[in-house]
Formats: sequence, structure tokens, C-alpha cells
Amino acid sequence: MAVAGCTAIMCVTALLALTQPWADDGPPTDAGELPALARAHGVDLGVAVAVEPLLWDGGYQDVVEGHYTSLTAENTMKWEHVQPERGVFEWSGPDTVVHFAESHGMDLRGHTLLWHNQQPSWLSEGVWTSAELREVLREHMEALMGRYQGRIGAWDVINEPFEDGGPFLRENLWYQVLGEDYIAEALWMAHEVDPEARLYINEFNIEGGGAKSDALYALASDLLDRGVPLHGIGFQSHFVHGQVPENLAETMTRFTDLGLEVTVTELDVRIAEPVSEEAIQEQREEFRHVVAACLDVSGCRGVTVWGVGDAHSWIPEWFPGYDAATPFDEDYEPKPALWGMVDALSREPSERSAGSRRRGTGRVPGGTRRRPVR
Ligand code: 9MR
Repeated sequence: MAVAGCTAIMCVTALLALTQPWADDGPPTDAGELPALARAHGVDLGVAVAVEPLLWDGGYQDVVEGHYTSLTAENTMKWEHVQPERGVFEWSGPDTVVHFAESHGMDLRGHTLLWHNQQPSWLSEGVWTSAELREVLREHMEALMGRYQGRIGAWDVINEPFEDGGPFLRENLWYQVLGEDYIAEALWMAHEVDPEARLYINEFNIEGGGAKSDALYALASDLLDRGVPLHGIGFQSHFVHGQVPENLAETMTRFTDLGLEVTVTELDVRIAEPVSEEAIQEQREEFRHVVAACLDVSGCRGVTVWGVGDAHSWIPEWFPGYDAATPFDEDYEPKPALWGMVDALSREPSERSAGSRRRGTGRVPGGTRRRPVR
């Protein structure tokens, strides 16, 4: 997956000193206060988790419960894990994540319902009529969304619908069999299964604007004009150190001006090896910038970090030559990036924050036409 180049943020510790009165003595808060700080701003601070360490690794558990307010299952709610054979559902992984969240008073994001990756072979290699594929999709949604109805507040219904680098819709299984309106169909179907859930399109390479971002904007506008139940846009935010888009808040605002909410769903900032101490320090400003951008946009619901620590990040495997993308190191020690998030959240909550963010921001379908999709 390539990430488009964008304007570098100049990481300036000196700037922090100018803008934050407490910079000389360090932040006024402890990192363990992060959940309370996030809640005071009315945003979620989430993290993507894997099942095994969530069950067995005390260090991992401590990081999760001590610093975050919501969980996303990094893999275990994806098709290949949930429904490895047609009609055979595996709930132990998803249940583990949901129970951990609930027993620690955390929220949940659902990830993900339609994607071109991590599909079981019976699905990806099957030969489907449109009626059959709709039925398969409905069965999957009813099983997965239905199981956690009322407990998972938001779902990434559509994941990465556009080609990696470009503005065209990806010709995935759903597109090939159902046609390009599969996106609207799936959103309607998800809305019927869980009418209370906030339904998202989740995408990468859109965060700094550009042709792909414009294409998503056009798609979202069209869906809303047609009354399709789309509630939010997930800004995945897999960034490269030195290329975090400065105009992130501006891009978010474009979408929230449509009446949508936005969430930073998969934040990490990968650093080219050898990872220097300077880069690790600079990454603090990059994490601060992303969280601050969310706080600056009234329709931004929160920021989820993709991976509990560097030992559990997808980056080294998928981007050889890059590492250190998360706020905790391989021994679960906090890195400057964590303090960057504390920096952002340590500002006074604005009036519009707590409470108001929990509800829809505008043109979210409610009394809209319900179109049966069968
Ligand atoms: O982090 C996930 C990694 O463990 C998996 O191997 C990978 C398989 O494609 O998926 C990763 O998560 C992806 C997420 O579900 C969607 N956006 C891109 C993420 C990184 O690939």
C-alpha cells in the first residue's frame, strides 16, 4: 500500500514551548489520564487489538486499559476469521475483544464488513449470482452485526473501496458481482440489521486531499443526496514520518461540512530504519498534530491507533525497512508519541466538545426512505 507524499510537518519542539505554557516542566498530566482527557473532550482514543495478547499478555493489557477508551479488532472480526466456512461462525476472537472492552468500560468500533482482503476462499473464489452474494452478505451482517447489536457503536461497513493510488473504484468481488452500487446496497443492508449503528466508509490516502480524496467526497455526496445511510468517513491515517499532512483538519472539515462525522481509524507513523532518536522525538509532534486536528473538527469522533506497541504493529512485515510506528516501544514503554497525544488532549476542552459529539452531526439519515435490499 503506497501512501501519497504530502507536505511534511516540521517537527518543532521549540514551537511546543511557545504554544504550551507548561512545556518547560512537561505536560501537567500523567499518560494514565489519557482516557479521562479524551472523554473530557468528547472524543474516543482507541487502539486496534489482537486476541492472543489481549488474553495472555499482562503488559499488553495494561497499555490497553490504561491509555485508551475504545477498541477495534485488528483482524478477528474480518470475514476469514468470523466465517471461515460458509455458515460456520467463529466467535471466540470477537467475543474476547468485546468482553475486554465492556469489562473495562470501553467503546468499540466494528472492523470490517466489505473488503477485498482477508476474505475466506469459499467467498473470494466462489462463483456467485448477485442474488446469492446478497444473501451471503446479509447472513454475514446479521450474524456479526446482529450478535453485537447495541454494543458496537460504529462499523467500517465499506473498507478501502478505491484503488490504492487512484480515484477509481476498486473492482473487488462486490463490485464485480453487484455493480458499483454495491456500496449503497451494503449500507442499506447494514442499516436494516443495526439501525442504531453509525456506518462508515473507511479509506486510506485521502487524509491530505488529492484525487482519491476528491473521489471519496463525490461518492459520499452522492450517497447522502440519495438518502443512503452513510454516517461517517474513516481516515485510516497510515502515515510516514515527515509526511503527515498539515491540512488534515481541513480535509476532515470538507467531509463534516456534508453532515458526516469523521474518525481517525488506523493511526500509525512509520519511521525509516535506522530509526534515530531524533525521529522518535519528532514523531511526538506528528501524533500531537493528528489528535489536535481531531479536536479542531467538531464532527471528529476520535482517533484510533493501529497497534498497541511496536512489537505488535503490522508495519515491519508490510513495509520492510520501516518500524517504530506506534506510541509504545517493543517493551511497552511509552514513547514521545504518547506524550504527543497527551500534549494535544491537555488543552482546555472547548464548549462544543463533551456530549454534543456523541450524536450525529447533521445530514445523517433518520427519517429517510428505507429501501429494501433483498
Ligand atoms: O493490521 C492488519 C494486519 O495484521 C493484517 O495482516 C493485514 C492484512 O491485510 O491487515 C491489517 O489491517 C489493515 C486494516 O484492516 C485495513 N487498513 C489497512 C490495515 C493495514 O494493512
